[in-house]
Amino acid sequence: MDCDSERIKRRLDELSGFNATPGCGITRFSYSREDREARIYLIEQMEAIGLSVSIDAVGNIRGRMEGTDPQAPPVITGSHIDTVFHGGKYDGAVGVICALEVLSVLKDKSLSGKHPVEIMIFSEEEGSNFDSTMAGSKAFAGKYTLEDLKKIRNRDGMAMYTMLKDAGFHPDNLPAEQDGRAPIKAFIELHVEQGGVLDAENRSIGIVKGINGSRCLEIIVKGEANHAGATPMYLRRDPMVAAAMIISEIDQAMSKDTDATTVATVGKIHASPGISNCIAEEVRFTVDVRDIVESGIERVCRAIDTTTARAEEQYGVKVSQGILAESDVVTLSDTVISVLKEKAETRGVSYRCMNSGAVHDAAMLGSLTDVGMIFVPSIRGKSHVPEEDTRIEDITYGADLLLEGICGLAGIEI
Ligand code: HGY
Ligand code: MN
Ligand code: MN
Repeated sequence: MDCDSERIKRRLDELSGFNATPGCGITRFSYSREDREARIYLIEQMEAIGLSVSIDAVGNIRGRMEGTDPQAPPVITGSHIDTVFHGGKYDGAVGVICALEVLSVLKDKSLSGKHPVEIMIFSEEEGSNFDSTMAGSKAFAGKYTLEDLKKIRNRDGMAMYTMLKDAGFHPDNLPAEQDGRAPIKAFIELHVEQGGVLDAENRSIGIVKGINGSRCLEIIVKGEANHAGATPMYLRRDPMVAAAMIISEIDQAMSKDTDATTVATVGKIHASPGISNCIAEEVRFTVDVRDIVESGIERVCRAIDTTTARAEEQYGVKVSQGILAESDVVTLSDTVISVLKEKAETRGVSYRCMNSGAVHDAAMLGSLTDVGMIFVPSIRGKSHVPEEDTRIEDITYGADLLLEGICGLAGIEI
């Protein structure tokens, strides 16, 4: 192995120390105190290996190692450091720490090639602040405008734009940055699988072919608040019961076949006024729909429209919906996939090609350049939970393959 397991483990442990909920998984929302401290730590690590560091309008961090041709487009690798609430130690962090490891090995061995190599750390990938996944890479890739940053808001009504300015970033620079964005040779992201396929097959590496498309809806059901005891059932317009019907019918519309690729999740629900002796006035909930084919997502969204119309009829409520975030299905680059397959076979690493149920910043870069992803196993297929875990040996196999893939694309002889 070229990469240093001990150094990877140490940096992963150090990064996981920037955490708002120690003892209960990792919570590190973008633009929080923990995020700020993690950024300082990672920028120090980048500068210690001689990278020139820059930070863009939404806080995406770039660390650059020059190649022999400074005009050549860079090969970039990276991921995110923000987490969900009570998340795991590896989601995003593995891609960032292994990117740092790869550039540390290149520095240690004084290796370089034609193309510069860069690390990118994207902000707000999880959408924990604004229910909008990949907001940082969407801004970088030009899928979010400055106006979008003023529209997406957190649960307290604060716009991403305001949160960025409060955190000391310069969102007004976004349009100029997007206009001036330079070409990229390729982007490779190393990430934990977050599903259980590799672990079940006892494989160390996944080479990703495609990334699920996604659409996160907010469904708002408005009824009539009233007294829980004095209001007879036949007079009620109860949004909670209507929401329960909609949620149950969404589940009934989903295939439970073991090879089904369409998934739908109601992960967040809120009733107001939210007191036990008052019939709710309004219920809001999210539906996160994903599939590796767009038609699967469309089918579920049509089923949602049908059931919400029925709920209005049956319960006398008013249902509206909005899209909180969406991303297209992304097919990854055959060029990058074949480089990764060739390097994995040369190294005799057991791998399989597969799709990604989770979305990733790599999906947003797919419109700018050739993109590839390397998966390492998630033990028992658990992720977005404190018990998220991956063996350091597998992470190091992933880092070695990432090193080989980057060298292959950047023209570095290793
Ligand atoms: O939602 C996702 O798939 C990613 O973890 N943000
Ligand atoms: Mn992730
Ligand atoms: Mn995640």
